[in-house]
Amino acid sequence: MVRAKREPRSGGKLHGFAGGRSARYSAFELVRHGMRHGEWPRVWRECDLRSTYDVVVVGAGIHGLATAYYLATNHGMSRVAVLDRGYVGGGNSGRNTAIVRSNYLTPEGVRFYDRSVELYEHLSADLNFNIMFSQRGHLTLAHSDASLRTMAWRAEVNKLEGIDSSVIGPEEIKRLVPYLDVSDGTRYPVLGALYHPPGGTVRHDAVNWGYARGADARGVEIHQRTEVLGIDVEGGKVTGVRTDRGRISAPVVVNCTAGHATLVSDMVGVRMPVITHPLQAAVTEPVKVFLDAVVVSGTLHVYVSQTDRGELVFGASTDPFASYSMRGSLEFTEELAGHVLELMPALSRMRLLRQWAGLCDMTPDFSPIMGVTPVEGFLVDVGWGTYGYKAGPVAGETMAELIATGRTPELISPFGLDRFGEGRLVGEKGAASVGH
Ligand code: PYC
Repeated sequence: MVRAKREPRSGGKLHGFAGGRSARYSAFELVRHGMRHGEWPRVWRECDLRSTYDVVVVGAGIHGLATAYYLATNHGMSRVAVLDRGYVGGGNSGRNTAIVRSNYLTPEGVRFYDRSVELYEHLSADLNFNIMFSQRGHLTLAHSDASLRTMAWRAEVNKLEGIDSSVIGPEEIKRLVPYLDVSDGTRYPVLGALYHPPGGTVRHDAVNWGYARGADARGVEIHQRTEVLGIDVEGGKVTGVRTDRGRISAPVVVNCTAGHATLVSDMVGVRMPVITHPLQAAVTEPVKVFLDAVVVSGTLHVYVSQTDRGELVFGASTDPFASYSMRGSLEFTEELAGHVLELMPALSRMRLLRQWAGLCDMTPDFSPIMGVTPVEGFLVDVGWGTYGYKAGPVAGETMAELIATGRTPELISPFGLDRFGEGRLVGEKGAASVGH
C-alpha cells in the first residue's frame, strides 16, 4: 500500500531569512534591512562558556544542532552547549549534495529515513525558516538485469513500509527526465529505475542555520571555534570535557561529529568500527532549469540534481582509499564527466564551477552507529557514511529522546554499537556508494 502524500502542516508563518528570533518584517522593511547590512540582528548569540551544562554536544553540524534543538523543544532541556572547533555547518553539513530520500533496502533503514522525510516536510514551518525542501522525485537507474532485480527488491520493501516507490521503465523515465539518453545503443543502457516521488533536495545551509537559530532561541548555547581537547571519565562515567577555552563539567557528552568521529570517541577509549573516505562532488555554472528530478546511477557512480539557481550538482562514489583529505582530484573530474555524458550527452558544453569533498565515516554495514556506549554518559551519533544529511532531523529527534528519557527509541535500536560485537549487522545496500 502506498501512503497518501503527507500535507505539510499548516499554520507556520514564514518570516523569510531575516535575522532575529521573532523578527517579522514587511516587504518594505526587508528591502530596507537588505540594503543596510549593519542593522541585521545576530541569528544566534555569542555566549561565554559556562563551567557546567547538563549536556555537551560535540559538533555543530545538522546532527548536533538538531539534537540540541529537539532536547530544548521536545524535552525542555536547554542547559545544553553545542561545541565546534570550526563554525556552524562548516563540516560535512556544508559538504554534501543535500539529497533527501527514504527508499532504502532494509526495513530498519526505510522506517528511520522515512521519519526524516516526514520531519523535513514540516521543517520550514517548525523552524520558521525556509529550508527550500523540494520533493521533486528521485530516480535510481538500473543498467543491468541484476540491478533491476535489486530495484524491484527495494521497491517491495519500500511499499511494505508505506513508502511511495516503484520500478518504472524507460518510457516513463524519459517522460520525467527528457534529457536522459534512454536509447538502446548506449554502453550502459537504461533498463528501468526505482522511482521515489517524495525524494528531493534541501538547501543544506538553511537547515543548519534554522536549527541553530531555533536551538538558540530556546536557550541552547552554540560555541563556535571551541575545540574539544579531551573528555574526562571517572569510574566509567563521563564527567566533562576539556576545551581550548576551559573545562566544562557535564554528565552527558554526545559525539555528533562527522569525518573525525573516531578521534572524538578515542578520547574516552571507545573504538568505532569506522573508516573515513572522502567523497567528491562538483557544481556547474547555472543554466535554465531543465532537470526536475534527482537522477542517480549506482553503476556509473554518479548522481545529479539541479538547484533552484540552475547549477547542476554532481556527486560520485567515495574515493577508494581512506583519507581525511578534502581536496578535489583530476581523476574525479574526468570520471564524472565521462559518466555524466553517458547519461546526458547534451551536457557536453557545460562548465564546472567548483568541486569539493566531504568525509564519509563508513561502517562495515553502511548503517550509522547511534546510542549508548560502554562509557556511561558518552553517547554517539556517528558513522554517517553517505547518508548523514538526510538523517539529520530524525537523528536529532531520536538522540534527544534517548538523552532525555534514558530509553533508546525503537527507530534507532537496530543501530547500536553493540551490534558489531553481537553480529546483528544491518546491511544497508540502499546506501549511496554501495554496489548494486
Ligand atoms: O544517499 O542519496 C544518497 C546520497 C547521495 C550522495 C551521497 N549520498
